[in-house]
Amino acid sequence: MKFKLAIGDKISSTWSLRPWLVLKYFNIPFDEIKIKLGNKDTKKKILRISPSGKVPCLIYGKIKIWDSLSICEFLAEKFKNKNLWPKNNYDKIMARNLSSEMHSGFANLRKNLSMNFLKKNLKFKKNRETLTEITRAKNIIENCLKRSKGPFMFKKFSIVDAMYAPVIFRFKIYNVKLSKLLERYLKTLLNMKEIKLWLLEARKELK
Ligand SMILES: N[C@@H](CCC(=O)N[C@@H](CS)C(=O)NCC(=O)O)C(=O)O
Repeated sequence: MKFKLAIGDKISSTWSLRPWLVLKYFNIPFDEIKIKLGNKDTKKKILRISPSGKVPCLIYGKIKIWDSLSICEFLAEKFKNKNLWPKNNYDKIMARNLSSEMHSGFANLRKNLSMNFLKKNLKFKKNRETLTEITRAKNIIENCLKRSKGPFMFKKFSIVDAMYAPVIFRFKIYNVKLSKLLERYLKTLLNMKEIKLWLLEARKELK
């Protein structure tokens, strides 16, 4: 049985990118169902697939999973031998912990640094809440990289990198100053063939 993943626009849907990147990186074959966001009939189209009215949504036979982190957890269970979470027990606990923090938090960062993968030099409202969240996200990634010595947050690519990648991309787009370590991590992510493909397909959405 093949997986189907319903996603939104590649230009803007960071929640869609997360499980999409995990599926691609770990070579799990899937069909993509693309739904254009922001149209009059968008909600209707999403609801035909996803009970929450949101994308991403993973379909596997009769099973539907309509949340980015739940999709990643489901895949990690299903493909235990691929180590979608770090293998080491402490690292796994921390990677899950940090992924949950990203998933449930950073509301100001998300709102004020809204995403468009193809833009550059965007400006954002520098209020205290947003700056605090930016510092927290930077510290999380940096501390992981210091501990793992890279290239990824827990050495090998895992779900936690997919959860944090969109934040690093936001920093680039909004010219948030990055340390050398974070610049290197950004480069590592941008050099991934899966990210290159996502950006290529995002550019096609403009046509
Ligand atoms: N907590 C959800 C958030 C999903 C979400 O907000 N998706 C946005 C696209 S990035 C969406 O479906 N927007 C369409 C709408 O609300 O009509 C997840 O982790 O998957």
